[in-house]
Amino acid sequence: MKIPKFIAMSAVLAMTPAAFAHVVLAEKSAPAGAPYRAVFKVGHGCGDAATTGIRVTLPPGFKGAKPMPKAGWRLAIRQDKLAASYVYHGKTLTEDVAEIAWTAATPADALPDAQYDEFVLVGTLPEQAAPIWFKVLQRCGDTQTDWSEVPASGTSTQGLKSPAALLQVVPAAKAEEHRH
Ligand SMILES: [Cu+2]
Repeated sequence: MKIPKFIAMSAVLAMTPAAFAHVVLAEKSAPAGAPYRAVFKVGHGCGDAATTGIRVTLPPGFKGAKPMPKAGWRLAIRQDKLAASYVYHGKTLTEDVAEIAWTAATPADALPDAQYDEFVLVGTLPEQAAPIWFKVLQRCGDTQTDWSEVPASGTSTQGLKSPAALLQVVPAAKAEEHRH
């Protein structure tokens, strides 16, 4: 006997309110100006379609981003001109990585809705302690989910259907000011 589709659907809907998956960061707060390892957790596909691509737009002030390669996924890195140049590792930079994308090399490499994976990049956080948002475009073949919604004010993502991934950049702890 088949379970009517609407029952299966309402079971899924009942699970969604409690931040059930989405694309979120594993580490939700980190000190300003410090290196940060951004782990994007991908808990489901677009509806039930398998994930074929993840593209992360880096927030302003996130410096020197580098992706971690993944077997079966092609990497693309897009640089962009900076609104304001900055000195990084002794060099004045006028452009920096603005976008990082992973694309499944073949359909067999795609991430099925029933499986979980993580996409990782590293970089240096802004000097300013403030919430920052990473916009993530999740592609699933012909469909996609654009995790790019940001609240008009504050950091509550309640009521947003596809919020961007939030990171709270907190003041660097006194103890960390002298780390080498
Ligand atoms: Cu979700």
